[in-house]
Amino acid sequence: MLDCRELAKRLLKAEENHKAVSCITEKNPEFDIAMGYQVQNELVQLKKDQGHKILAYKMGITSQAKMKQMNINEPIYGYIFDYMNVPDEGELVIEDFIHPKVEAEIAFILGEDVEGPNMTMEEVLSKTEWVLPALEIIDSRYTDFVFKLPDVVADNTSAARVVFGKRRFRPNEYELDAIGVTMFTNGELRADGVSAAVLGNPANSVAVLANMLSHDGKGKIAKGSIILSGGITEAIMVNKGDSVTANYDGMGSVSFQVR
Ligand code: OOG
Ligand code: MG
Repeated sequence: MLDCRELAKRLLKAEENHKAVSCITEKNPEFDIAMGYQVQNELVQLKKDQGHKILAYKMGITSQAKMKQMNINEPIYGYIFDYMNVPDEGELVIEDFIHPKVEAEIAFILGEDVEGPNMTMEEVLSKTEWVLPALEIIDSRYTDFVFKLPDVVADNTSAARVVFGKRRFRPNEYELDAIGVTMFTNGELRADGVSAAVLGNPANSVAVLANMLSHDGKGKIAKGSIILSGGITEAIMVNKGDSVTANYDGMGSVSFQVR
């Protein structure tokens, strides 16, 4: 029998020591997605026990670019914690990570509760108060950033940091499926895409999250919650000294420095 609490402690240590560990499925081929979420639950509890608070939900593997890059084709969810928040134009310290990557996303802030199991994109849009651009920094705790779906679920979907844009927007001001994004490191274009890449419309990703949470007995997404809807483009490796900027059509840019 696998001990989910012990597996969660091992992942937490990997994050705290910035040292990768082998993935769980390597030695335990029976480790499945349901067990992955059990380990994630334990990991979330361990972080709460340390005094950290959940800042946002996150969806992962919601675009073709990400599915192709990670060789996984199913959306997953996890949690962003308060200690992961970096201000726009802020700084990351490379030593705090194992092998960080950055991806451009659209974030939602809900004006009303959103609850599965039958949530739709249209209903999410009507219940969204704000949308804003965000960069997610992911940092798999597994060696070489290689894993199977149950492993990455256990690892809280590689969540590491988030940078929200300074300005927020009303959802009805935008065609939320038509936001073009370009991502640069040190002035060089590294990735680009359009928000429709995220399940046709990033609002759909929020609907899928609500339905997954309902299915898993985790209740509704409460009014005021923040949701990261998933990378629009593939994730780009970040290195010491990098200056990272993403431009979002009509929504300005989000950036950070790596020292
Ligand atoms: C898993 C996390 C994926 C996204 O936006 O697709 C994710 C990973 O790629 O390590 O956050
Ligand atoms: Mg992401």
